Amino acid sequence: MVKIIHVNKIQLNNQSIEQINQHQLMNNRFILSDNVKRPSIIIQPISYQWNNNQVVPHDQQTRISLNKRNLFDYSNNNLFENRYKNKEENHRRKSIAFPWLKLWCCCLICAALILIGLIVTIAILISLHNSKMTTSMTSTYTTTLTTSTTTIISPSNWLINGDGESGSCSTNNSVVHPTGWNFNGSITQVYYNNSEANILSTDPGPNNRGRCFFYGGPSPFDSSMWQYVNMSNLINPILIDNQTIYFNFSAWIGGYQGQTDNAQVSLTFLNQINQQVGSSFTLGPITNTQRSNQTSLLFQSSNGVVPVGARSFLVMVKINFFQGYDNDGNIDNIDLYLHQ
Ligand SMILES: [Ca+2]
Ligand SMILES: [Ca+2]
Repeated sequence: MVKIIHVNKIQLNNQSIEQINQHQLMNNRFILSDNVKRPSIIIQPISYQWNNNQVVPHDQQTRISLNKRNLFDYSNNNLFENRYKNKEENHRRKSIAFPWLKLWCCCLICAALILIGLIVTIAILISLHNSKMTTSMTSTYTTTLTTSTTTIISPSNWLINGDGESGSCSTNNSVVHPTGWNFNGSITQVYYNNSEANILSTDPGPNNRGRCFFYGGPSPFDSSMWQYVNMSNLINPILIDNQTIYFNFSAWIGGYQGQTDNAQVSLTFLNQINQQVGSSFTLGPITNTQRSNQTSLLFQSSNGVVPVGARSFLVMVKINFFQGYDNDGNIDNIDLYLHQ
């Protein structure tokens, strides 16, 4: 630690103090006249410090700026004490200020961390919310899809008397035209086990065949039946035009033993002015080869979307004569259902 003993030389602007008349150095006391303002002086004191328990001289030059507080007395330790005190004061102020500075820094850091935490939390919440929305949307969409594949649009069968169970059925070789159908020729609704129609209730065919079926009739000519069905009364056309309505078209089709008489049924969608829209879907004809020359009915089906613009449909049954005296093409359980 430096101990200032006294000042033995003072320079003002690198000039000896003796050369400056405005100043006086008396008994190690430096007096600065009033017309010298804030000069920069060099004070070269003789100082001592303890070194190995001995006091040794130590030269020290210090450049200071004079001010009102240390202006008049540099002969003793006042200047340095003042400066030391000033340093101590500055250090004390810094020491006082530093905790506040640290506190403020800590506060700022904490505030920043809290802000970052809030941002991260909000981001996570938004992400979870969006995830829930996505899940909800996916769930809704899945539910909609599930519903769409299982919602059958009433009626369950859009065809009237597609199964030949409505109205009368022929019990002999008479012609009984199918109930609910337009027809051409001798197409007949007939009982199973009728000796004229030659299909038994035990022949291969649908389990739910009922009592009757359709055949070409007791004459050697082609015959047919058909019906138009208006969909727009029961289905919003917008659903059709958005292609959200699907159809499932099926029938059991066959013939008699090895005869080539056959049957087929087609589905054609029509627009508002009864013009065809899209393709027709035809089931059959079923040949004797497909039946292995066995009297039987085989299941046929077709699925698809109801085409844009469709407002009604035409189902046409054609039974084609080729052999013998009767038209032995057969068909039963003609079914068309629509679903979303
Ligand atoms: Ca039937
Ligand atoms: Ca025949």
